[in-house]
Amino acid sequence: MAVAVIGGLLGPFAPAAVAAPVVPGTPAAATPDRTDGTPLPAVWPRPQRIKASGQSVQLGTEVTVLAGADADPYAVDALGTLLRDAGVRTVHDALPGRGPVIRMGGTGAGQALRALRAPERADLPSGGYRIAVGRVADRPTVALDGIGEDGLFHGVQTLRQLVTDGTVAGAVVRDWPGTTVRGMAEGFYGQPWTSEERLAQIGFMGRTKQNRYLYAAGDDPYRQARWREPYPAGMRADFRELAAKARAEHVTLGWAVSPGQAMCMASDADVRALTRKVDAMWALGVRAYQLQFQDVSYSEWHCDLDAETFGSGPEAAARAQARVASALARHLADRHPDAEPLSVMPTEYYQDGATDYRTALAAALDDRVQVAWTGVGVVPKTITGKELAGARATFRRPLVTMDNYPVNDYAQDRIFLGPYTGRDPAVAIGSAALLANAMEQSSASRIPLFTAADFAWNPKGYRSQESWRAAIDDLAGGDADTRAALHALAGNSATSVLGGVESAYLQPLFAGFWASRTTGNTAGRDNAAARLRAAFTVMRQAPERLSTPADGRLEDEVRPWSEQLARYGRAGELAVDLLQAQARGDGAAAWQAQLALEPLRKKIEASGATVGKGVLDPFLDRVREEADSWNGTDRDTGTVHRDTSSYTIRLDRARPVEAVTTITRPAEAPGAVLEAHVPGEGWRGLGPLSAAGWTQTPTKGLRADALRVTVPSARPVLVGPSAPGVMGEPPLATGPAAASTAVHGLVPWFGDEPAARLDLVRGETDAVIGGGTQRVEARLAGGRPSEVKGALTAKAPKGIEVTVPKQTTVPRGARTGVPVDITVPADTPAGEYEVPLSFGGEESTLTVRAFPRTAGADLVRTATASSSGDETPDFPASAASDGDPATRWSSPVEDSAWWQAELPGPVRLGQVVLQWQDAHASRYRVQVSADGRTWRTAATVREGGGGRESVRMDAKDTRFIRIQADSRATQYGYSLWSVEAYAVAE
Ligand SMILES: [Ca+2]
Repeated sequence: MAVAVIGGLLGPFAPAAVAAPVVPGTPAAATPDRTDGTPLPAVWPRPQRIKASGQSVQLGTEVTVLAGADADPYAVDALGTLLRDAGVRTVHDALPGRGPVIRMGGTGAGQALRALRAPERADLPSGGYRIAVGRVADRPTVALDGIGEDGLFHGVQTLRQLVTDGTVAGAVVRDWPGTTVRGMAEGFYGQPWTSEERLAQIGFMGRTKQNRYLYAAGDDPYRQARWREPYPAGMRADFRELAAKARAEHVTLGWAVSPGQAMCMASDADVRALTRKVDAMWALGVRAYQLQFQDVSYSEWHCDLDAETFGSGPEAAARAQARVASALARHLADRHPDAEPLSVMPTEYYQDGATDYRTALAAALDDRVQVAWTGVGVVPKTITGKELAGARATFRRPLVTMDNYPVNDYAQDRIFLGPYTGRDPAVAIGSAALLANAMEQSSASRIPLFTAADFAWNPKGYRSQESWRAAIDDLAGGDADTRAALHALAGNSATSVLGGVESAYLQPLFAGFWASRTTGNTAGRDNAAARLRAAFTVMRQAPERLSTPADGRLEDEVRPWSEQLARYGRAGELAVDLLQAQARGDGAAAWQAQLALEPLRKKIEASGATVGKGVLDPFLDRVREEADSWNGTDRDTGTVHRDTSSYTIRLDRARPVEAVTTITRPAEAPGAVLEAHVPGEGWRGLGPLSAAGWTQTPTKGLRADALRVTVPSARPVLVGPSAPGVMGEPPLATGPAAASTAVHGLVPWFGDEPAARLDLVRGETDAVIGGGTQRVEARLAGGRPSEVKGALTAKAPKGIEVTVPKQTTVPRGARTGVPVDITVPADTPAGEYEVPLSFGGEESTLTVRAFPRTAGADLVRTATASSSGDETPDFPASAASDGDPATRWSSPVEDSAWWQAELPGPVRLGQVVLQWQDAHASRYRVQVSADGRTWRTAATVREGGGGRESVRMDAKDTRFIRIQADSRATQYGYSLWSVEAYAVAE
């Protein structure tokens, strides 16, 4: 009996990058095709067929591995690593052996698979494999077989993920690659990856079943201007090592050369120089080649012979490129018949349709050459199967899709960590190869690249969000804190040209936080604040918690972004603390948080790294607005005057002042004093100011026409921009300016103004007579240094019913929305009704327009549509009346464009419903006519918001309806998905 101790015969203990531990805890996704309730561990890339079946197998410390005679040695090595990581210490390689039996390939595996009722091998393509787990002849057995050179290796990658705590889950798997060639390109401009980074990346590729690595470093001269020269010895050694690693991971090493800037294309000597370089790269282990012409100019040759031979222009360039490519293809076929097909990256690699250049290239290119493209567009948001088919028809060759995601060399403030999206499965299945272009940040690239590999393996089963979470967990490893930090970094770097939602996981926390602040439920508010604050804490701690992934390389790569994330995290914690302190009435603590927040926001602004784009800054801006509102510093209370020793607010008249809020920067205002100017008396001291900088001074009974803070020991300080919330002239450019910067706010709270300001979000509303309830929101903004309680009252005129809440509490500084419900009973005559609303003496009027009820079918569907003009024949007037939500009318860029429907007969028109595209009207009229010549305005919309808009009217004798636009809301024309019209119910 032969016994091998793990670590000996079965190869060395692999580095972590090759065999990442199975992440404990909740799997990132449920695996499909389960037939019972037994949970299977998640497997990535998602297998085509996997289901729970048979009994799971506990590996223990001894197993018997029976490998077929021709079993791939790299797969056997990978199995050895897997077993060692699972706790196996002794491996027997012949029967009877001990422990469970693992059969790898050969007839033994085939019989065991059959016994375990695995699906038939049938037409599994190369790279496919089968696994079955259970008991055979009363012995725990795991059976694997694979198709082609790498099938067994892929099977071991799946088996690794089926092992949890030393137990192989009972499962049967039948799996195969959906894309024959799949992988990545190192093609970015910038610092090429180090040898160490490339080796680690190849290990990652093996684990994720990718099989092509194309070296195309944007800043490598030896594949561009100096392509003739051999690589220096050190780089040659690196290529050799890389090729060996690639073989072990079943990855084909490719090399791209871009000779166009320094080549005489007609010269046989130059073609020989190119084939010599290709031979040299072959000797280093390169097995796939790409010839790149994307940077070639059509008006410039690099030798006279080219001009004589090819002429000039796009077709000449195509013929020249085809000559070189075809010569190289012939050379490869003769000298290296095992080489993968040559691909050419043409000069026109991203355009749509046929062009002179593309047609000429397709005609002249050797049939063996594949053509590379990037989709339609250099970084396309989507790539469709139709676009692929179009490009394939144009080039008449198999296409290598070189997808420019997640590469970020064109947006260096960003790292793109969102999942791969927007590519039709047909693009993967129909491409000769699908390669994703990586970022300079190699380890960080693995998040999007993991998802791209998942998509390429199983395009139809791909679910981007599940894949994305798994990708993050895979890179993070097993530590929960590291995982949380990496989820935060990726979650705030999730958008790109491909789309995505930035900070998606934070947005519900923001929404919950804001909503909790208006409910009056203190426990709910504190709970929402604590949850949001915890998310910010994870962000703050990100830099120190990312030290382990990718052997420490990730930490260095993403430092600018993780540090920016940490600044936002700290700022977010302070922002929550600030508003929470205000909510419990602790202005001093809130001001401390606000003081700490300001310099942090300056640092955030100064950073060149962008995270949480469009989400985190708006959150912090809103916090500042709410804080200013609570402090009252957003209120216009008087005219500000500053000089070196005092900060004064002059009121427009002598007014009763109930309290004064004073906010100073404590370090700059030692000994500051608050005073009020009382008519007939002069300046009167109002008491000391708090050393913490935030003071609220009760002044009941005070009548003043000015207030001031004086800083007696004014000392020179640096002049900065005026403090937020303080209106007035900018600070002095020279000299001491203590009071200018020392005072952040001086806010009198008046006794002679309403307790709360009242306004309506919309001052008018349409309501249907005898219809349902219409809700309008009234807004209250507190005008007191404490919460304001009161009742909103409505004086409903006869015929209109209005319901408002009995009691409303407006917290200090907060805006509160109060619902106002309007109902118009069936017997109310049509017309305009005024509803005066009041709260604490503040009044506002709501106009209710009562319209008759409508009924019946949409009249526009039987109408004839026309317009003042269509943008193109693709967007005709009839597209707004066709009932198809996917078609639209679009006008030229013209303010006064119109759309019109001619009805079969006259109606009493009651309602028009418009569905605008983004290009909508901000102002328009609904006009009606009996004859199409004389028009009258039935309704005017002055603040059109786009989207779906319902407009009511009562227009008798209407045969023609015209949407007469007056003002465009965007730089484009007008565009309507649909128009509907309904008649008044008679
Ligand atoms: Ca339509």
